[in-house]
Amino acid sequence: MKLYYAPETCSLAPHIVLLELDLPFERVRVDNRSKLTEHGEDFLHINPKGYVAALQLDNGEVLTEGAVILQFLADLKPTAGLAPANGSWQRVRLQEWLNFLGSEIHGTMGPLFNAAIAEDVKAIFRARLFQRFALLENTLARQDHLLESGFSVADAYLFTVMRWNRFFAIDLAPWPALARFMERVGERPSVKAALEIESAGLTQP
Ligand SMILES: N[C@@H](CCC(=O)N[C@@H](CS)C(=O)NCC(=O)O)C(=O)O
Repeated sequence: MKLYYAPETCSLAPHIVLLELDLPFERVRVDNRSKLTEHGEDFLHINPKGYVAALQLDNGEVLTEGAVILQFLADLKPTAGLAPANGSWQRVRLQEWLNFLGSEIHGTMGPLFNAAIAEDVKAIFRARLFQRFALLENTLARQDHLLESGFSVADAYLFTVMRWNRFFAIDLAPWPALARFMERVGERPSVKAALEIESAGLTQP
């Protein structure tokens, strides 16, 4: 398998999960501006959507959309428990979180990255985001992870998107359970390794 990634983007979540699962894979760094891979390939030929993450399977198929990639990976090693079994009610709850993170958190943060969007418009998105943080805070004040059963692929995704707060000068002090979640997940060896590798621009550990 090949993970097409760009440092500090949403591809960090499948990167963490691949390391959690201890699966063999190759990393291919993508320059999101030039749309070239580190090997000089046109990334648009690999993923015409032009964004990371993309996962190329050994049969050549390319899978995109983070929430789907995460579940696909978790299902490769069900014993690791990173996703409840397909068909179970808990799996539906996991999908509910993944969709919430994709649309309400990741999707709402998107405009904050956009230099063409005026600050007063960004303030609307920030307010919306803070309402969503309150929902996350309620859950994480009760339990350590989004699913009661423990660390799952949804936590890898939440950790990934919440790291972007520092780009927007958002301090998590009003959401202490969320802040503790970030510390807790940040201590996982898989998370530390993924961040270290991405920041060093390495292609292999
Ligand atoms: N719907 C996609 C969105 C992926 C996405 O937003 N990727 C960003 C990085 S976090 C990206 O590569 N953007 C570059 C671009 O759109 O040109 C998913 O959920 O995986």
